[in-house]
Amino acid sequence: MSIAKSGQVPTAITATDSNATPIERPIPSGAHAPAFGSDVVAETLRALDIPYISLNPGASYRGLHDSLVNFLGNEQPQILLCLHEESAVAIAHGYAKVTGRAMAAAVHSNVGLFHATMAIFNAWCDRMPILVLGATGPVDAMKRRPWIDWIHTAADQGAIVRNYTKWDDQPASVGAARESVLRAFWIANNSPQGPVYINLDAELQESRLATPLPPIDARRFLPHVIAGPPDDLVRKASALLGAAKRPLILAGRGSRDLGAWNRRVQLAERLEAHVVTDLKVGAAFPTDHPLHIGPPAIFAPPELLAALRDADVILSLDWVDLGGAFKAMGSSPTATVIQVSLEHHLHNGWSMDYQGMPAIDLFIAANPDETVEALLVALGEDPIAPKRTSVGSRPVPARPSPDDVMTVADMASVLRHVVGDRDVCLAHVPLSWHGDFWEFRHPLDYIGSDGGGGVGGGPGISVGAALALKGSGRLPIGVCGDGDFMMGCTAIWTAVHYRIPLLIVVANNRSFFNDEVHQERVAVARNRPVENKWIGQRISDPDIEMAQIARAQGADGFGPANNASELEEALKEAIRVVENGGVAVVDARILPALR
Ligand SMILES: Cc1ncc(C[n+]2csc(CCOP(=O)(O)OP(=O)(O)O)c2C)c(N)n1
Ligand SMILES: [Mg+2]
Repeated sequence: MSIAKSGQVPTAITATDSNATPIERPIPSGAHAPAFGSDVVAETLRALDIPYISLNPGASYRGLHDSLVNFLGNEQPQILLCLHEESAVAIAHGYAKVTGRAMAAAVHSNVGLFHATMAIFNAWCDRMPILVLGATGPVDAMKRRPWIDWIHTAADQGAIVRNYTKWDDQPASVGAARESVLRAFWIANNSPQGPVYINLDAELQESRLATPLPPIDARRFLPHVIAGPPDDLVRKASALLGAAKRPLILAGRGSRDLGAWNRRVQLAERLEAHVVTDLKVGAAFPTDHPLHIGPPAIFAPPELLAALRDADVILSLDWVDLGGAFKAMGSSPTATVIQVSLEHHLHNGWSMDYQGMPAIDLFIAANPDETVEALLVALGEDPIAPKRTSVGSRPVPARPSPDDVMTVADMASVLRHVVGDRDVCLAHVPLSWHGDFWEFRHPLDYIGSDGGGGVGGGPGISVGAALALKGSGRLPIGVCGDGDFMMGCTAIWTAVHYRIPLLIVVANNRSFFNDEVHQERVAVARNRPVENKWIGQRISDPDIEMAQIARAQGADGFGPANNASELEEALKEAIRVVENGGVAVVDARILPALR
């Protein structure tokens, strides 16, 4: 009896070793040479060494889907089924945050792309590479099925995401589709990185190849782009920094590369420069280093403003909002400002994510990591006369009392205590997270925020990061607000299904609390009752059982943990689950309060 007739669905998912991602293995199709347009697209993805394609299916790309399964055998790239396009893209985003490299995500025609938009925007603002594949058509109206093919065909579908992708294309032939995939991957991965979108005509995918395409060597279409700084600018910058008495380094966007991290430390020590880091982006400098100032923060903290006022030379290594930091000071700094960034290549007239314009005295259009390397060479080995005292480390947050209700700080403190000296990757933190909660000592200790401020990205980004970290020995932890978790929680199913170990801690204040703070501000400004700020914000009555949301998707759910001792117990068990390869969600009930 055929599978279709029996109504049985094969669900076997197999893995060759415990670190491999289990795979839904298709029965062999016998297809060995590309025979259809979409086979060529699929084999190009493989030639680019793209390991995964996260997707939610749709008829617009049924040709490509078939090629992934029956031509490639669902390997390299392997399909990761997602329950929502937003999590398909968020997973690719999280993967890129750890690896620095694009994987693919596929979304159905216009409607799937609509669902994916916020996650694409998040990745765009975060400057993270993703190869988003979509589909439309048939573009030739004579080939369309009645109704459905018409509502799911749009002229210039790329326009939906053009303003927040690096590049998009709708290739008109199979040869052009192959070139498009190569170009897209190359563009996405070159700095400044970002998401790209290719829209594949359904007819092109399903068309039978009349003649095979001439073979190509994909690697030759990915030329290395030198993004290093020009020598004369490095000389000028090193002279300014070498002569500075109170240099300050704003360590902004940097790679997850440990060598680059160590060189940043070397540069700061060589210059005795104070260093500030940013919670919006991944860890860029050890936060417990004697030269690190203040906690990393989302919004410019007082320590940053004081350091900016104090400095005589400021080196910004692609600081996300330099103009905003200067504005928060009240005026441009008196210091000489060196900005190292390639950001301007991405700026367009639609999104204002380019931020305010900073005053700059020396601009180096180059990759910050490569510039640090060049500055170290230019500064040479000679010791620079000691200029400053070190700042010293900050106190470790106190442990909360076991039976009291918890603040977000209490929750973080318990988490930190239970984690102990394990290697951890904080894959996501909520807006209420304070930089004081956690020290970062390695580039993978923290991979930054969602980029675009799009709530709902936390779970998917955490799953993508966990996917990339699988087998590394590092424990991935996504701390999500309850609002964030509920918007993106179906990403959990993908983690469970593909055996991606992950701990999610839900900072469950039963509120879209960040916006309560806004309502409070408005009430105060208008002299209206602050007591009403909770209305239209609280996610209670009924309170959502996050553990049940997890269990319903096959994860282990713990909690609700209402105090520190309950949380400690829940976290211990949850970490045990994750260390045994599982997915665990802990519902930490906290007060709707800032600290
Ligand atoms: C997609 C989206 N919708 C709404 C908002 C506005 N917003 C910003 S923070 C926030 C609250 C998020 O709630 P939660 O994740 O529970 O975090 P909390 O503020 O409670 O710590 C909201 C609704 C947003 N940034 N993105
Ligand atoms: Mg909340």
